[in-house]
Amino acid sequence: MKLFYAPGACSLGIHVLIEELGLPHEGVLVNLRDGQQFSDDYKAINPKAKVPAIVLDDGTVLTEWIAIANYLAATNPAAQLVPSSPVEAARCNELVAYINGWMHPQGFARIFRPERFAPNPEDKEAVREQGRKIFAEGFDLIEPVLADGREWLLGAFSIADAALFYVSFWAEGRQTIPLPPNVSAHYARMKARPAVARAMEQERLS
Ligand SMILES: N[C@@H](CCC(=O)N[C@@H](CS)C(=O)NCC(=O)O)C(=O)O
Repeated sequence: MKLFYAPGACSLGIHVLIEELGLPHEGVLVNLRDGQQFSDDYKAINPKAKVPAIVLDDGTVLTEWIAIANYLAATNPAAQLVPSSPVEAARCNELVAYINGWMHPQGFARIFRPERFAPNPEDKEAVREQGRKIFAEGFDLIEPVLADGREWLLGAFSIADAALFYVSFWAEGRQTIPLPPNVSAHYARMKARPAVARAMEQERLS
């Protein structure tokens, strides 16, 4: 399998899942700062010009964080990366969708790429502030899910933890906003997992 990633991007969460599963893979770095995602070569793989993308050994290309994470869980059922009960599986994807479909594109993207939301350069700081608010509200909403010393979002480690990890990395690792205590403890717990340490080392992150 090939994983197309950018260091510290949302692809880090997929990298963590691949490491958790111990799947042989080749990481292919897409330099987002240089705009490599818009190159013809990369758009031939993912016309949406985003990471992550994975290419399976038979050439099948999969894109979109939620789709890739669910594919990895479904093809490695013993690891139970998505709970087997339908309600718990829905709860898992409820969290993933909120993190990947709201906090990331509406919150963090405003902080990181304000120009995409504000054609007028004078509005950039207001957009960033809006993003910080959306991002912080998201973490506050997740905070009680980890109450009473709950280690992982669904009780056992799941794809939702990998999703929370990549946005926590953006918040605490890149110091965009402080994390509430339970989420911060979850971030520390994630960093202590050997698979996470391996993914971070491969992406040269600390
Ligand atoms: N909906 C996509 C979004 C992926 C996404 O936004 N990836 C970012 C990195 S975190 C990216 O590739 N950005 C490049 C760009 O927007 O130019 C997914 O969940 O996989």
